[in-house]
Amino acid sequence: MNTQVFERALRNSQPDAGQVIERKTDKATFDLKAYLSEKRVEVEAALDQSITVVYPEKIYEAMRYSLLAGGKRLRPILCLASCELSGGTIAMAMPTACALEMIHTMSLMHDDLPAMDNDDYRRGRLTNHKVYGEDIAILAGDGLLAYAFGFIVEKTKDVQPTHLLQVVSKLSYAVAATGLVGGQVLDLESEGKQNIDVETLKFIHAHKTGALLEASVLSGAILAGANQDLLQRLTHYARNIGLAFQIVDDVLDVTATTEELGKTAGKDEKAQKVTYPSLWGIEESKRQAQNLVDEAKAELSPLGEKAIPLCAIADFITARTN
Ligand code: GRG
Repeated sequence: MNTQVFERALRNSQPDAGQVIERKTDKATFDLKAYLSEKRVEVEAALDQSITVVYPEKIYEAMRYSLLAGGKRLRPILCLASCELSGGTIAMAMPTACALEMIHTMSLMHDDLPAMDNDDYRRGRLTNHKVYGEDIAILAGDGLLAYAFGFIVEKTKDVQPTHLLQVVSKLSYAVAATGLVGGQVLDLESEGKQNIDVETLKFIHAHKTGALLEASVLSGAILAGANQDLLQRLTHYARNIGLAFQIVDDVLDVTATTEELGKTAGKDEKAQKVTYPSLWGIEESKRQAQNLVDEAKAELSPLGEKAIPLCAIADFITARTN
């Protein structure tokens, strides 16, 4: 595909601000809405089959309650798209894609607990602890986290064992104090402090939000046996979209409604959190997010047609409304 056609396909894949609109497809266009909904259907089906309810039923029901509560399924879709870009198949990546969603979901469940962010709503329904109680919500989160790793190892087929080990290792460090957990600790410690600078904020979000997004992109590529050059490009792409994702999240917390978000809006201000909009203002935050998305896409443009889905997903990150 020549550069002009690639640019045109990318332009056509860009959703208008605030919504993802349907586009007619021909050979040179890419229908992001159709792509996301097709992948979501595949992910939902795989997630539904990933955990069945057995004795003791309550814990499995609690795990399924949050895992199957919807959500954008961005992390699994990034993993699948990155695996395909790197020459692999959906089947190779689906167990890891499901595991990423299990881990993401458990992090939301724990984040919603009264000891952490304390929210009653998530993905448009009552949070896990509001339905099952704090004790079961903690255990259901633990159950999802531990199960995710076994699920990858047991269910992944046609992947070199060394690649599988790399994925398990990457994912584990993305969750540990080197990733999500570390970012969350610093986030909790920063609440109510007004002297948090941009560098600290970046550290928090690179760990709390960025690490799992990066692991999502890279794990798909590793499963497919991507070379170092491609892994490096994808790392830059992932870091840029990870930060952009969090900046947009902060903006939406101010600009979107509780109904749109499916969780309580305006929480950052209430918790006296320093955020990108509080440091830069809303317009500058949006501009910075767009710059990061543009950089992410530029990193992948030498890959041509294959990179169209990941570039379109980058655009979706700034255009999303929840
Ligand atoms: C991982 C062991 C372990 C513990 C959890 C609570 C915690 C430690 C970390 C918090 C992580 C967290 C909640 C980060 C925020 C990430 C974020 C912006 C989530 C929203 O993601 P979306 O918009 O949500 O993709 P949906 O619902 O669409 O999936």
